[in-house]
This record gives sequence, structure tokens and C-alpha cells, in this order.
Amino acid sequence: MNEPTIEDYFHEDRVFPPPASLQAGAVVSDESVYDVAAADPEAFWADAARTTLSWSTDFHTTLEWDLPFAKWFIGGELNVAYNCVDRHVEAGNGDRVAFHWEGEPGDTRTITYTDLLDDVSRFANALRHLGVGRGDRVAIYMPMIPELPVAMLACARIGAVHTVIFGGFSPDSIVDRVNDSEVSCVVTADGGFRRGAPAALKPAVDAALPSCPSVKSVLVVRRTGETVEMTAGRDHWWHELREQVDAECPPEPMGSEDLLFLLYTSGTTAKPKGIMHTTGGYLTQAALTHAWVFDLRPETDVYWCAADAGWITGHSYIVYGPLANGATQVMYEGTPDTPDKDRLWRIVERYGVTQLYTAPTAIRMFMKWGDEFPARCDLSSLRILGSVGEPINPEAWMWYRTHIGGDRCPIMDTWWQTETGAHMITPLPAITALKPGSATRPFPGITAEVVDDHGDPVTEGGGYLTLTGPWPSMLRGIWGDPERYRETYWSTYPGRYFAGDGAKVDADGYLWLLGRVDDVMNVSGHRVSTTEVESALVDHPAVAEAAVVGATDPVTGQAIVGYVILRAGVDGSAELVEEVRQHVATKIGPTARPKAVMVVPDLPKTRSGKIMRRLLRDVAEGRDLGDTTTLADATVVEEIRRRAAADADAPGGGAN
Ligand code: 7RM
Repeated sequence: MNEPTIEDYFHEDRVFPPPASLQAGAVVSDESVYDVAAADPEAFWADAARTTLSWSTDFHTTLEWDLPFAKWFIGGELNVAYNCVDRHVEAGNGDRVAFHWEGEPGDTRTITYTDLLDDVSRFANALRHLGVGRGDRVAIYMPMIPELPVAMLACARIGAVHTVIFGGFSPDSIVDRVNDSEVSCVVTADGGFRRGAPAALKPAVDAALPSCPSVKSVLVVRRTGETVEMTAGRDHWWHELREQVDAECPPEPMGSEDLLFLLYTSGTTAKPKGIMHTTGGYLTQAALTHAWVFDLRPETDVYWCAADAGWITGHSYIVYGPLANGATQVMYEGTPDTPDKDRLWRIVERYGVTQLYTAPTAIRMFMKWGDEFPARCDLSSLRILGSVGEPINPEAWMWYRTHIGGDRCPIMDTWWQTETGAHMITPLPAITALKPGSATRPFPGITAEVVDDHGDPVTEGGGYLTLTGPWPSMLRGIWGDPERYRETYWSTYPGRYFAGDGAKVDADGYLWLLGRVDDVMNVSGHRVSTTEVESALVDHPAVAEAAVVGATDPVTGQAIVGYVILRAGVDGSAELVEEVRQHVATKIGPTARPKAVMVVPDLPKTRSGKIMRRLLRDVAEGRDLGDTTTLADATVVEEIRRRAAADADAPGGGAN
């Protein structure tokens, strides 16, 4: 018997039509874009490339597709930094603010496009001075300060390839990434401010570099002013070089398929994959999706993506997309609860933010903190909200809409990956009727299908999300490992890109993401998605956040084990735990009722906020922990483990 595909338990009936107020003057207000793009996707993207970007040489061929290897806009030449900076200054918009930057301690900087041009050009010359040239790899390990986008754009300006490493990753993670891509120069800072104090970065670079023979130079930005060690001949201060180099740096014309950056994803296996993104296709899709999904009106909008630039979301939706579109943005250095839990809402009010883009994990944290923090601030400037990183459960979606969006802002639930480079499945704000928890449908020019175990399309119900054609911002491969590229993404279902996510299609053709298929639980032959059980758990009024895993069980194959964070002020009694378990059974069915639910203070997450269920599975099955280097806070799992052990020792054993 074939195993069934993923179950479809959760039903959501609420529908929110696009607000009439957004339609007048919307960047996209006519549904016909979908048909136009579907009729001839190549022509659609070719037109997008030409109208969205400035090319120094036009391309002669839109697409060469030799599955799984794609080339877009062949023959075309352009420079990404020119597109993101110079052309806006040339068009007379040099005085427009590119970044309203706010440091965590409250210091601010206002950076216009003219300022950005000066900084990027000098930074590019500083890199050249250090011997960096076309094709060389530069690692960037920085806090969220303006010099982070400046460093990325400076690389793009001279044709160097950047690889941004999350500030805060361990020296070991730096070593792996730097050695894999043979980086010659590292850009870092003394540190940044987090949770009210300076957090050093340079010492991690110093600890890593003795194991990185390819690195010749380090460029250090002064941010905190803390003392750092500078290695003579290797380390250079940016503020010193800045004064020595030329203010002008002509942008290098790059081929459309030249490498723009590498970004490492850790995945589930030990060796991180260097995801390759190239120039013309990547920038086209990053810019177009940014303009359309956020209905960007660059003259008046103040857009804020509250992600870290070290995540693909920061690359595409802080740096490349918004700057290519000449947007005015907010950039914030620190944590959302410093000095108080209203920090983000103060910023929205202060700058009159019109679009806010953040992650479900953050939204659930705001919910847990309580409604009073956003209620203190005037959020009426907001027009559109965005969500990215994980499935957003309907409860969080409704809270976001009500308490942040004032019941007026549509929520763009954008599904995409490091590998896809840009949005793939997402609503459009003036067009799409929204259902809480659904990412809705593919962006124009994108084709996706949910398939079953045989790779046959599922017209309604659960299965595996696949993409059926090439798209401009798709990864071009894994650095140094073309076979692993083919194997990982293109071999599960022949002819299709397999994203690794479960998804279901509803009767209206809407797509609902169900989480990573590696996390899907198998309970007595039923394949249950983590997303649906977690949504049902979080639907209980006492539960702020939840993660579930399938732990080996002698009777059912796997048993669902839930870990929940309770809302502020709720007491985790045995009765409550029982009630929460029962709530899942009532909401979506008895098969999905967790065998055990444990109340925990926090959940293990990556720096971009994704729950690391693999580690919870290790805990549930009493194994040693696997790789924890990409955890945002390594102490969390230890605490959960301690509690699990205490529970097991308690009379009666287990969480319930
Ligand atoms: C942008 C980003 C990719 C994985 C992806 C999904 C999950 C991201 C959504 C989502 C449901 C969403 N890149 N994911 N966005 N799941 N709905 N809107 O997150 O490479 O870091 O992660 O994230 O599992 O495959 S990523």
C-alpha cells in the first residue's frame, strides 16, 4: 500500500477581500497580470527585466534552460550597485532618504541616496585597495548597521562575491563558510548593540582566522568603540581607509549570469550549502516582487523589513529589492524589547512606516507580550503588512491584522526560500482575497504544483510543494557541488524543483504551507503536518507558541510530542496541559492529539526565528544533541532537556 500524502485537517473559513482603499494608485490593480504572465512567462520576465532595471548592455536571449541549470537574460550586462544607488541619484533623487537607521541605544543616522553613493564607492575602493577584485569572495560578518548594506553593495560594485554570515554565529561557523568559498577578505565590526549592551564581533573573527588560510585582509567598521585587537598587516579600520581612498569608483559592468553572492544554509546535514545567486535574474525578481507585493510607492512610502540582513530576507528585501526600487527604508540595529517591548511600534510611529515585513515567530512573541505595547503607539501610517519565514498560524495572522494592521492592512504571507531568491507564493495587496494562514497563490510568472508520493498533481488536499519551471532568481547551484544541487532539489520528482515543504491546496486553489516534510509526523500511518497541530495548539487561548515533533513510539510508529510556551500570566497546571491536548483533538481530530505536551520557557530557534524541531526530536528521544551552532540561544535546549528529565523522574512520569 502506498503511504498517504500529508493529511488535511485544518479548515479556515474567514476571507478578507482586498481593501478598496488600496486599489486607487496601486502598483498592480488588475488581475489580468496573472494571465498575461501565464500566457508567456519568458516574455513577462523579459519585460520585467527591462522595465525594472537599467542594463548597460541589453540581453539577447531571455532564458536558456537545461534542467536543472538555468541562464537568464544572456548577453545582458548591468551593475547591481549602479541599479540600487547611482541611477536614483542620476534621476534627481539623491536627496531621498535611503535609510532611516536607528541604533539600539537610540542614536540615529539618516542616509540619503547621495550619501549611499559616496559610502558605497569609497567602500568599494577600500576593498580594491585590499586587493579584492572581480570574482573574489568577501565574507561579511556585521551587526545591523548601514555599513552592512554598504559592504554588500561595494562588493557588487566591483564584481566581488559576498557571503554574509549572521553576526553572532560562532567562530566555527565562520571557519566552515570562509574555507568552503575561499574568502580572501572579511568585513566585520568591533561589535553591535544588543539587549542594551555592546556585543563584540571582531573576537569571533580573530578566533576563526587562524584556521582560514585564504584570508589576507580584514576590514573593520567601528561601531561600539570597544577595544579590539588589530593584527598588523591584516586588519584595517574602515574609517581610516575611508579617508585615503578615492570618492569615485566606476561600477564594473557584470554579465547577467555572473555570481552576485553566496549565502550558506545549514539545512539538516552538517556541511552548510553555499547557495549561488547571480546578477540579472536575481535583481529582476527581487525588485519586481518587492514593488508588487508591497505596492511600493517610493515617493511617499517608508518601508521596513525588520529582518536581519544576514538572512536571505535581508538580502532581497532590505538591500537589493528595495534599493533597486529607490525605496526609503527603516533599519534598526537591536532587539525589539530594548528598552521596552514597544520599541518596534515607537519606530513605526516615529518614521511613519507604511509597510512592515516581519516573521511569524516575532508576531507570536508580540502576542505573548500583550496588546498594550502596540496600543500605546500610533500605527495608522501602516498600509501593508508582510510575513515570512514560517507558516503563519491563523491566530497570529488575526492578531497581526487587528493589533498592528488596525483591521485595515492586508497581510502578505510570502513563501519563498534562500534557494528561490525572491517571493514565489504570495498575495498581491490590491488583488488577492486573503485567508488567514494561506500564502494564496504563485506570483505572476511562477508555476507551482502540489504533488503526491508519485509526483502526480494534487488538485485538492495535502502533498509536496514543487515548482514546475525555472524562475529568474532561482539558485544557480551549490558552490563547488553541482551534483548535490541536482540531487537535493531536482531528483525527488523528475522535472520538478522540490522545495522540501509540505503544502495543501483547497477547493479555491489556495495554497497552505504545511512545514518541512522532514518534520512531518507519521502517527499510525497518518502523515500529520507540524503546522496544523501547532496551529491548533496556538489556537488555545493559553498558548503563545508551540512546536511539535514525532518521537518514536512502539505502538503508533511516531507519537506527537508538543512543546508549548504559555501566554504571560498563565499557569501551566496538569489540567491546563490536558485541556490543551484535548483542544487539538477537538479542533482537528483525535489522530493529531499530542501524546504529551510540555510547558517550556522558550523554543530552540535559528537566528532567523525558525524552530529547530530536529533538536526537540533529539530531546524527545533522549539522544545527544546534534549540531547546535546555528541556534540563536544555545541554552534553550539544555533547559528543555532539564525539564524533560525532571518530568520523567516525577511520580507518574512524563508530561501527562
Ligand atoms: C525566506 C526564507 C525557507 C523555508 C521554506 C519554508 C519556510 C518561509 C514561509 C515558509 C510557510 C511562509 N528563506 N517558509 N516562508 N513557510 N509560509 N510564508 O525563510 O531559506 O530561510 O527558509 O522557510 O519551510 O522552505 S529560508
